[in-house]
Amino acid sequence: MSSWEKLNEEQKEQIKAAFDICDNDQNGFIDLEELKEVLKALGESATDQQAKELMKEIDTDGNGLISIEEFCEAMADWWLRA
Ligand SMILES: [Ca+2]
Ligand SMILES: [Ca+2]
Repeated sequence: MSSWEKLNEEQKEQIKAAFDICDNDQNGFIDLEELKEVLKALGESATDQQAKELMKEIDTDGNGLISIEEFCEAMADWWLRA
């Protein structure tokens, strides 16, 4: 069972809503620039290097973009770890 499947419906909805906010141009993927914007909005002054490392961690298929599936799984992992 994946981390995502362990979340309740409300948690899933919150994560999906967060993805929509992060996906600034609404193309269905979060790219590196959008990720950096999100970190800035959260008050995290991440360097390019830190943003890239975070991207690498979330982007499990390595195509340089975060899909909703990758985002959901990463967020679910963090949620359950916290
Ligand atoms: Ca996008
Ligand atoms: Ca990807």
